[in-house]
Amino acid sequence: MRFRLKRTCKCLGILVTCIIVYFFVNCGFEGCGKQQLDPIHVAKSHPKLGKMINIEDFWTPVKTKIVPDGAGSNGQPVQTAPENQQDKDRAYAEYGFNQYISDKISLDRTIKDTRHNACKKRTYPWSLPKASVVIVFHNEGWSTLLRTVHSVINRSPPHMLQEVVMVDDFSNKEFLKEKLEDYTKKLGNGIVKIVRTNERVGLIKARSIGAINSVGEVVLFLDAHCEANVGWLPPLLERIALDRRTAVCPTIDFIDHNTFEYKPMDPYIRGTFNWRFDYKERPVRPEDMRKRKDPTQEVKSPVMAGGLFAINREFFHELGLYDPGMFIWGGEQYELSFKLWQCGGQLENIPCSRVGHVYRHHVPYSYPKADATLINFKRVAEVWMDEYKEWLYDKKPELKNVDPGDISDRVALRKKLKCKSFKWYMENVANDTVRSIYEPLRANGPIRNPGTNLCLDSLGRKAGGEVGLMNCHGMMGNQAFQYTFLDEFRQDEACLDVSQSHSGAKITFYGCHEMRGNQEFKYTSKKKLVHVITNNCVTATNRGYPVMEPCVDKPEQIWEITLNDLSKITTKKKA
Ligand SMILES: [Mn+2]
Repeated sequence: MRFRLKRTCKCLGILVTCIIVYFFVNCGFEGCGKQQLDPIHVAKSHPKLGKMINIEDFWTPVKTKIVPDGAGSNGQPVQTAPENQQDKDRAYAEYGFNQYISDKISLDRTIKDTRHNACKKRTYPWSLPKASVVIVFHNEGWSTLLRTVHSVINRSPPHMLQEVVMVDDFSNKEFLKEKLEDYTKKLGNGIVKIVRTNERVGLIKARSIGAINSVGEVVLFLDAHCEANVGWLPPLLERIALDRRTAVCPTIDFIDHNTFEYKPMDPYIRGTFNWRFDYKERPVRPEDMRKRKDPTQEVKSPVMAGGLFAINREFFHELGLYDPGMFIWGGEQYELSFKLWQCGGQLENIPCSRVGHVYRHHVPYSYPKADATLINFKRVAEVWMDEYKEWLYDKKPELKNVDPGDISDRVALRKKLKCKSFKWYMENVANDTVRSIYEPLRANGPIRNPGTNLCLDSLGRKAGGEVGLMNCHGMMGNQAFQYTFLDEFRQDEACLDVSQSHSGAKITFYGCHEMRGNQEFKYTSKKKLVHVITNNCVTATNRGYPVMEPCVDKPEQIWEITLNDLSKITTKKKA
């Protein structure tokens, strides 16, 4: 009897283990709730696109390679030894990231498969349009540039890869000349093509040159310091095959500029902007998350992040490529994103397509034209934004006097394509993503304690720093705070933030999250600044910084702020 009980227990144990193993294999840490794949996503055939196979069954060259073990394999971080500090410093100065470490890592290294488990179970059409992958570079380091090319060739089904078009924007590094040509000839059965400009044209023009020199049905742009991840290509091409007016962005994973560690990023985000044209990302709204059919489904996005996207080549030409009147870099993602949406296309982020990108520490070279970005912004505003351009000029007054140059052909293009208004874009595409600064400011100026003549002062500190208290100088600058419609006080992207409720708590700067919470302040009729969730008041001290204390009647809690007359501005909102 006892023996039998023991056996039953043993069997039960095995069964439970099996269930647990099954759960983790199939559901991973995201849980099983969201695993329901749309039946079309696991079908063996698509009504429009024909035969479908599982994403893991597409043949890619990397499958025949022995997985290289070594520095940085599986996307692990590689540390710089103390004795190599000088090499590292030199690399940063030359390339803006730790090229010294990159050189130690295999061009064929393995990286973490960062996709949601559901992505690995999906089927994709066998036959998809071929892509020309365009990579623009200027004095890029050898290993980062070539690791981009290797990863594309290694992880793409060959029958979907038309070519890799490398556009050299007038580099002067010797190894990027003959050596690069000889090397790339041997890659991927000669599908790498190098196009060189005769003068420095900048990223925007160089990308258009790449598209002009491509022959694939799709052009797919990558930065020159990327790593394409497993199964990255079919999910992008499928969306374009279904609708040639859809442009798609892969989910951009994060490669650390110091250690080259590969880290996953949230795939359920939408790109957007504020009225200073800073690019912003916002999560998919919870109510939209709940409506989603399955975790592999695309996310509609108002604005692309920048350099990584795919588009039907002919459609890109119809849209006039990038505005040829734009210079160098900056604003091009707005031009293309607005144009896409307003002129009958759409833009999507694709959760199942992952590409790592090295975010530079700094840009290591200078551009010959310092005001390029301002000119580009002005062109976008004048061509595409209608009356909403005033919002941009309000928040970025330096744009007002910029000469955009001749925009007549762009205006004609917009007319020819019968593009929709920016109002339509704001209401139907960007709607909830452009928030506080869309509204007029409650105030923009100093926050002054009249008893002491001390003003809140950022002391030039950004997010993470403490807020100071200095003699009022009346020069705006570090003492100018924008009091927004969301009741936050900001300087650019940093907001006053109180995270502790005890008396004497300090005020810090924190990246504005526009969710109120720790960043919400009410300015009362008694001139007090009340932090809403702690109900404490901003209080002046003689210690060089303000503190939060329970609100009482005392001069240290009186603040003078010049509020805007909003009755005048709110009418403008209806424009
Ligand atoms: Mn980049």
